[in-house]
Amino acid sequence: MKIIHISDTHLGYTAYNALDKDLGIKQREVDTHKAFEQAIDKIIEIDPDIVLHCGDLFDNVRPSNRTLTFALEQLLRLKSANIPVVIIAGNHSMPRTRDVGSIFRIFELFPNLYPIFKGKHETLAFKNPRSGQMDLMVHAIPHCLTKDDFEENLKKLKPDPEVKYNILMLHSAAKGIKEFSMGEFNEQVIETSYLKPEFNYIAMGHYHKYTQLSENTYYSGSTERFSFNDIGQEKGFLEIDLKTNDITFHPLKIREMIEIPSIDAFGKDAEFLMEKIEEAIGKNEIDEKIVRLTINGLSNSTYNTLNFKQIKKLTSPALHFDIKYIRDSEENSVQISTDSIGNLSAEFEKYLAKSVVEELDKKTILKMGKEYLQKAMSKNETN
Ligand SMILES: [Mn+2]
Repeated sequence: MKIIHISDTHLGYTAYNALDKDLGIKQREVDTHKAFEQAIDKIIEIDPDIVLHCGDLFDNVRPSNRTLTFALEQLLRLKSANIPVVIIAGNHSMPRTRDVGSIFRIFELFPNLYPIFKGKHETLAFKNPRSGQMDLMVHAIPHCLTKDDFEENLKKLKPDPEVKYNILMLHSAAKGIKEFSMGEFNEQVIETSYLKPEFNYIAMGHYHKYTQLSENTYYSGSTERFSFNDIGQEKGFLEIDLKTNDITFHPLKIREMIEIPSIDAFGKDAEFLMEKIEEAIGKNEIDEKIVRLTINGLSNSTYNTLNFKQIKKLTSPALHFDIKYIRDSEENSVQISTDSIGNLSAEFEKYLAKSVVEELDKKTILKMGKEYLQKAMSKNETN
């Protein structure tokens, strides 16, 4: 039997200001949808016995009409090809309160779509089209309401020895391996001892980099790059042949994301820096790409005399160009983005300097405030 393991498609993701000229909507939303459509095209070509989607189908709890229609359109293409799809809810799909209800309920209305979203472990048996036997048992745990719930559900996992292939689906970070966390406040974490060898395959979602976690456990990774952490990573999905244990990663063709080598600004003036910036951009092909450049050790006076109009012109061929300006005193490092709200951090620093604060340490407030602002400003980077 052949299965497809896909995850973290984040349909409806938006970021940056660039618009798709024809559709008039955010280009990154279009990109994210195109990546999913490309994956569905390839999956139909591969013609697997089942598709397992390991969570974060949508970027948020309430997908827009456009996103929902698109998702159904694509999933129904799999239905037309007679390929069943199991989808578990990830942390991006879980309403924080029960009254919101889950959009996953809509998938129950379609045969061949099997949504798992009720916060508890479920099992589904599937027929092997060749043998006609119930050869495949899918054990799935969606995102749970609490960590204890998740733990309880993990304890209930029991591979069925009577069934030829037992597969486990999870949406979770992995404990003890810091790298496998997305650093999200509501993420669930699994002890690696639950990754039992009795399962023929364990399909994981949540961590966005394609990774083998143990002998039988894989993260397929996301289908697009949703943050600068993803620079240099290929994105795609996995094909697993349960008979031969062959695992194939199918990469997708997506928009390029690059990092330009950083520029050192210690003790340099604006004129020198402008030359360096122009040179750095000239050396790299940035057309239609997502680009980041860091400038280190910038003094206030140099920052204030930079020719921002010229920088804007130089960076405009990119779809999105992020310049990270890092001030020269490490303690007071301020990160300012070129976006219009980018100066919030500096504004906050000025405001705090003028304010009278009793019984609290200004330095701590400044540090915390900057962190919050940074978080809010990078909110368009999805996990
Ligand atoms: Mn995700």
